[in-house]
Amino acid sequence: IEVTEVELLSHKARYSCLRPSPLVCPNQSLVEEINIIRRSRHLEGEERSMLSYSRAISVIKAYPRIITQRDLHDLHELPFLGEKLYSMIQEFVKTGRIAEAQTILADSRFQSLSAFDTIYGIGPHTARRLYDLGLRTLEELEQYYEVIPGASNEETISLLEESTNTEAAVEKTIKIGLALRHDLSHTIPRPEVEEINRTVMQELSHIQKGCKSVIAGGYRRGKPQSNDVDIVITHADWELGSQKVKGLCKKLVQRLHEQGLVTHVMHISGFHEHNALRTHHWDSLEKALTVFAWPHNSSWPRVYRRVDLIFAAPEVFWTAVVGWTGSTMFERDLRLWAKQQKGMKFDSSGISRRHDSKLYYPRTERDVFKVLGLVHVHPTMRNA
Ligand code: DGT
Ligand code: MG
Repeated sequence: IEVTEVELLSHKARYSCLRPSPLVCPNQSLVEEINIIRRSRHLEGEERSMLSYSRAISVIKAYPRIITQRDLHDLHELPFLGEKLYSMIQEFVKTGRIAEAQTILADSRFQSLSAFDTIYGIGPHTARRLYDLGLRTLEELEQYYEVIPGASNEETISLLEESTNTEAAVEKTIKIGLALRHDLSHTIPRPEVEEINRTVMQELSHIQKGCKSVIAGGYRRGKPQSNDVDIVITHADWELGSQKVKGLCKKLVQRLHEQGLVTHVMHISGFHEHNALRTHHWDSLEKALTVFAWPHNSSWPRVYRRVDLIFAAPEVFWTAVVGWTGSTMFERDLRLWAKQQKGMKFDSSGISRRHDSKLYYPRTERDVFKVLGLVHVHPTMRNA
């Protein structure tokens, strides 16, 4: 591993991967107020505007103390806080509210689009299309899609087929999302996340011995409750592991389905994300986005849980773990940093140097940061 010069961490840095950001920050209520406006831009498809709000929120998350009147002049030293954001913060410091956010909250279109957006398979685009059809509530959506709440037929999506993005496939996904919406809206506490991981690895050991996993996603960033479980899996053998994980994803999902654990597969693929390097063995990241019926082997009433299974060869395991730990903004800036400052390409399936496509195989998570010329940021400080 070559070590380049390391940039120091600072809450004033332009890249969020250089700004340690806790799960709950000193200005959390300000963040939540601005987030209402950000969500509205997102739902209305105003992506550029949404990104500026995301960046502003991310900068505030890293600010080390409560913003008061006295701190306002300090804010001019921070990146991504333009005139508009500055006056919003001023308003919040004075009144404890931002009027625009309150207006948005009271808006019935925002309320409908927000509700639609909570359904797995429905994004802002589809939400707006459904709204334009005159639909306003989730109950009306159920009628429109002819879904009986709770009664999801468990073969709605054909298992183990490479996913397509056809209209029919999208509609199937939405139907499942609607049928399971009450279960999937319940967040998952940490002990249950851990138990799901243990069960997955137990089942996997019947197919392939010597595998290991890290629970990534919000869980790894310290969230007490998660919306889904993200498990990154590899084989412990650095030399031979690459061959051993190949094809494991489908085999595992098949087995979990036979055990009655996996009831739906929303998406499954051996994917080729690191496409600058298609000539190399970068088809090594396979993933399945599934629904589990949980708990397993129990007379307790079972609930549905979203579980993502990601398989990586040992050479790219820690890259994949970093790529799936998030937050989304942290990931976005890791990519940008790699590209703009280091002439490198980073994504969850690999790190490479642009000019000669040299590949990097970090052996630890610290090595991932080292390769990118970054100070290691603890997962619980990646909540940018
Ligand atoms: P939550 O909502 O409690 O599950 O919170 P998170 O932060 O775990 O959110 P999640 O599970 O949507 O995503 C976790 C991280 O994984 C996120 O930073 C982005 C990354 N990620 C999610 N989906 C994909 C994907 O399809 N491909 C890749 N490469 N990364 C993904
Ligand atoms: Mg997650």
